[in-house]
Amino acid sequence: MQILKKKKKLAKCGNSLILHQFAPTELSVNGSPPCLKLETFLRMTKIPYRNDHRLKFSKKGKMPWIEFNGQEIADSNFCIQFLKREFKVDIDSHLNDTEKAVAHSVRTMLEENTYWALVYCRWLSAFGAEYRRKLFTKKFGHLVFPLKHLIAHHIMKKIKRDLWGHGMGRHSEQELYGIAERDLLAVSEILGQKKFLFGEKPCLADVALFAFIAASAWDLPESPFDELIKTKAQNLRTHAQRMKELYYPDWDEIISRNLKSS
Ligand SMILES: N[C@@H](CCC(=O)N[C@@H](CS)C(=O)NCC(=O)O)C(=O)O
Repeated sequence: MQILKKKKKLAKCGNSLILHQFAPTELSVNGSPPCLKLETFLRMTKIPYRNDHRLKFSKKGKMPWIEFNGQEIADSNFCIQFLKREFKVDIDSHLNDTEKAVAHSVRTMLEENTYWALVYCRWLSAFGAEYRRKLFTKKFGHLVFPLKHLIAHHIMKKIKRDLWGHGMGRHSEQELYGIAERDLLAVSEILGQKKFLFGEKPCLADVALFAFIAASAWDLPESPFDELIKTKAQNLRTHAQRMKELYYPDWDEIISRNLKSS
């Protein structure tokens, strides 16, 4: 009934909700935590949407963003705030005020702190070299000789500058991964043996956690993130698996469909 209402609302607006985000990778529905978080939120709330993978960045220069009824909303968290208002959905309604505060802190830590260790691992570390080689070949391999190298160089230079500006880029690799490990162990401690961070029902912080694990450990096998969820933080792996089973019964299908089409 609720889904029907949401569909009717979209039809009435004569518009559909478009989610601009990166395409799936070979191992994850998305390699970007904010993109995967926003798509998972849409699936959880059953808001109908359509993906646009054409690498069109938001006015703020980032992914993901949405287009709805002529409006463009950038930043996954602003998108979620907008959708909550527009579709009257709230996946945090079962939390008390203290839980809401902890959930907010967990999500913000993962997105604004731990995230940068993932950026380093994927884009700048020696470990990520093979990942980058494959990605750049796939995306820019068809371009003429100097151009493909120039683009790759430009992307890495920008990421290095971003990391430096944030401050995380000023740490050694060991320090960076140590920071990420402490963050993830803190979340693992909060999760404990529960199904979700605050009990039986997932909230937005669970979505952010799932998105982070899928975009780091699953997308970068044998990375420090993957090692951590296989050893000291195994409950994070079980949690991500649970989220995947709940909201992505088509996980493998999405990945293989994308592989065939690219
Ligand atoms: N706070 C933003 C973060 C978005 C973000 O950092 N997106 C990255 C991909 S994971 C991006 O688009 N980076 C491109 C760039 O910085 O040029 C959100 O939650 O949407």
